[in-house]
Amino acid sequence: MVGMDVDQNGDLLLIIDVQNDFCPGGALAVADGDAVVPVINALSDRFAHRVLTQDWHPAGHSSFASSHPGGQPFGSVTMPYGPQTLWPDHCVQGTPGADFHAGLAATGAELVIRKGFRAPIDSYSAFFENDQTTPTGLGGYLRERGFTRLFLTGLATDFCVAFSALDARKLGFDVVLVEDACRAIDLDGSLAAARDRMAAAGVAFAASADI
Ligand code: VGL
Ligand code: ZN
Repeated sequence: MVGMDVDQNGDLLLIIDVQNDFCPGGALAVADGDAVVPVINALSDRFAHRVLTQDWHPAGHSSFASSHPGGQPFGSVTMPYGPQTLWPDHCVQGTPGADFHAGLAATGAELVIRKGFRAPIDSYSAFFENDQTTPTGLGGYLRERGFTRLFLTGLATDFCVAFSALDARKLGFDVVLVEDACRAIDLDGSLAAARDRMAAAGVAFAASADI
């Protein structure tokens, strides 16, 4: 995809979870996670509208391996809403790990949507929690603001970015995944699986240089 024009009214840059715990040295570090920061900063100037998400868990959150007897990070448990991957404790509300990466130039963002704040339910997607029914409110906000196309960036490609992209498609938004503005966790082939699901759902893939 080459030379996409940004519509300053209908297009929005959605910046997912660019937080210290997902960057090198963080509790759930994504390989090369901080490499998205300069890419997103450059892209940010091209958009009139930007929204950030922030993974925002209470201590003892049910997605933490440490909350389950014998639970192992990157293992899995069955929650009432289905299978849930267990993670190291990360993005605990009010801790430095939950802060945005210090290099992220996000002052102009119009909304920070926090997710994963309910102890019994995780939320990868910026739109619906992992029960796939509890809304975060972002869909209504974006619709009411008149945005029709969302450019997705951030961490991690195969979890929060992919779940957000799929839900955005379900809600009727056009979605462009900016590939070099994302990095993946890639657990057991999760990146390839996420790409396939996104492609099948009509997500477009682009490079930041083409925007
Ligand atoms: C994420 C795992 C757990 C993400 C958040 O931002 O992709 N992944 N919490
Ligand atoms: Zn999380």
